[in-house]
Amino acid sequence: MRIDVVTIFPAFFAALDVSLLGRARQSGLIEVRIHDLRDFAHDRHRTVDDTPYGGGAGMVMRAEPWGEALDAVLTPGSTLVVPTPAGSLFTQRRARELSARQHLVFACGRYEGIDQRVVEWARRDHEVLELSLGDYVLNGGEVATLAMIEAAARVVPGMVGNPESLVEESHEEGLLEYPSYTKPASWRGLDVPPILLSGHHGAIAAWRREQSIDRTRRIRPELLPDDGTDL
Ligand code: 97T
Repeated sequence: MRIDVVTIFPAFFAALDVSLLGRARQSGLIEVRIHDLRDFAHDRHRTVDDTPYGGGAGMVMRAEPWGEALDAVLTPGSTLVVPTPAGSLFTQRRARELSARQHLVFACGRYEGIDQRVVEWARRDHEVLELSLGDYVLNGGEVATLAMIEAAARVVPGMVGNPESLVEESHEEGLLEYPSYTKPASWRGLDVPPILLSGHHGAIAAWRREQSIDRTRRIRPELLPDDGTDL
């Protein structure tokens, strides 16, 4: 998988050189290139923003540098991802979909966003996804892009040691994860649930599923089917 990121803050993406993703990049499984949007602005001050038509607070990122940057990185078959609080929700399902793409291009907007014509123009020839991490506001698309790259990269086939570790996680089955414990069996007067020490694998699996369902009902009831479907 190849990933291109266009940003005015390339330094954010130093985070990709560590951990899981660092190893995936070294192995050649995932190739990431970071591009500075200002390299595509040609005035003396390398200006990338301007005041909004119609008035209002803040600045809007100009279409021209974005057009040039995207001309340089988009190729036939690229998917353009634009993180924005006005996008559809980025979910584990979306992460899995992105992980199957040959080429992802992330456009990191700052300020009040990017001139909407950039998205309109890109949609003529490419799949374009405007995606939000959730209902809160960030200063720009960089942190959202890091989260989306990590979520997609870790489910690329060949990533993560144990393939079973992926299906049991939170959200892969539409449920929150069951609680986990490790040694010692007793700590500060708190004991690990005895079932987990029983060696009865069937009973443990049933207990974990029940814990997942209980937790989901308590914390994220909107994730459960509300039509009486048995889980
Ligand atoms: O708040 C933002 C500003 C710019 C780009 C993305 C975001 C955002 O993405 N998910 C939540 C907020």
